[in-house]
Amino acid sequence: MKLTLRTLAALAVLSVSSCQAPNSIPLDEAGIIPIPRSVTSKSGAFELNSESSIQLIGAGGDLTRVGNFLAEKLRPATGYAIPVSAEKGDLILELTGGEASEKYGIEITDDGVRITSTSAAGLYYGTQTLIKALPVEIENSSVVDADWTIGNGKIEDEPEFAYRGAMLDVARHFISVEDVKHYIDQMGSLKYNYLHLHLSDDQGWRIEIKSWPKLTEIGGKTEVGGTEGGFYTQAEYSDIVKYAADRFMTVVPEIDMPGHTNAALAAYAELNPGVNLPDGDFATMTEGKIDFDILDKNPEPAEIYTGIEVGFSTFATNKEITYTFVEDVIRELVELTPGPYIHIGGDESHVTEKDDYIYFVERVQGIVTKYGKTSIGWDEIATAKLAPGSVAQFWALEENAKLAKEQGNQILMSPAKRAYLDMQYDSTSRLGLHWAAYIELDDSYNWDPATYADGINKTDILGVEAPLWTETITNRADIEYMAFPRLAALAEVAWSSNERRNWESFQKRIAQQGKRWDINGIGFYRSPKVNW
Ligand code: TNX
Repeated sequence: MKLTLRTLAALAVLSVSSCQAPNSIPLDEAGIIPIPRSVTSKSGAFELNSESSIQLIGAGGDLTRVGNFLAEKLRPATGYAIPVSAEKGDLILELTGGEASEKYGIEITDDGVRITSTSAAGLYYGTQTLIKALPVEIENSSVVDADWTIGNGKIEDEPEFAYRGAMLDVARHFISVEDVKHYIDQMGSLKYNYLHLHLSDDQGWRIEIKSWPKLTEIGGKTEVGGTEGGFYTQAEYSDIVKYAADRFMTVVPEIDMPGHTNAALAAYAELNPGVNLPDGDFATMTEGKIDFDILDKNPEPAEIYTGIEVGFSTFATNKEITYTFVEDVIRELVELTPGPYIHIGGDESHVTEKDDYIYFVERVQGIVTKYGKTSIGWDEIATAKLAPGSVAQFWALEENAKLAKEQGNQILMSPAKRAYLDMQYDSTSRLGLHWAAYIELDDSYNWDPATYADGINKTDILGVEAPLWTETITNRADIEYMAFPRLAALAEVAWSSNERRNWESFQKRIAQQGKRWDINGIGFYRSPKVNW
């Protein structure tokens, strides 16, 4: 045999792997995203086998759900039965005592894997980590031949930020329940815990409100480009909320107001300020303002809008009917919302007078509080007096983030230049906008929420959210192309500490993740910054 470099290399691999389980990847080289707080490798490996089983220690339906989740993830590709019970097993999920937190630990030895946490959510994050520590073939939906090994070692992990979110704009283009669930699955695998749904905008109203049925009848009919729109019935919406909750994820519903309200204004004439806003030259409307003295008692409904301009619509902030409407909507939404937050929008209300805007935002926050929830709004809401606990979502203006901080309120970080998933990667991207920036994968990764905005520090920040606006995005393939791989980069920004993050390490791990997406049929953007 001629000894080429290649055969030498192969022999070297053989000799290394013969002293531990075949082909096991050292734990600290596994492609885990987001990167855990600490990973220590030890020699040897655990091998999943046909006798493997999941042992639950502790009580509760949530624990059983996590056990079943892990089993269902492991069964298809391995073909193993992986029973789940309280009986002795080699994959242990253990709920430990103490104050519930998202922190978890994993210990991997020759004999088994033990995941521990004080909460079922923590155990769920532990299982997500474990899945990423297994060979990528585990993603297959039918049996494949692979060495199901995990290098021995220890992982200690907990998130940097309490709120790790992603937003879907289901208003510009409607997104089906099925596609939302698919997105939730991907978010869950990256340890996101909040899904923000942008449920209304100029182009569409997407949530059934029983007391105002024309919102969806008329306001839900179309979408950007004039194609057929859609909406979630309350039952469908609750199904999404439950699906998310089963993955330890909270849904934040947004009704954007007082601007971005054309769909509602088309459905109900009485919500209009009484001037018919022109369907065309919005630039003049943006700079001009509505003269409320010419308020018409019986305004016409707005025309359905299917373009992509922003900033031309407003509720009549000085009519009582508007607040009756807002209260009805919030009351119905609150009934569908187990989570703490209602998002009230508040961005780009360019045709609402400043004083009227402030009056509106303060009053609407009061309605949210009355129903026991906390408001989130785009950063402009900080120009009003914020209710205690209200959160300002920073997307554009640092001044607004500072105003929120000065009022003692927290900030959710979604800087458009880094966190917007609808921004093009570069000038050749087939989809997306670029008003804020071109955002390549490294741009979405290389920033620190705690130093990004002047004067805004870690303690001022509730978390990080990655919004996907859908003016140019019409289907699942489009969503995937824009969201992946950047959703993974932002997951790491939100979960992992800045000290722990490193672009070169991420480059290697995201290439592994790409293989998983390939197996799952997810058409991600093959950024030239990565050797896929
Ligand atoms: C700005 S971000 C908007 C959205 C658009 C987005 C497009 C924000 C609070 N408002 O209405 O969809 O830009 O990138």
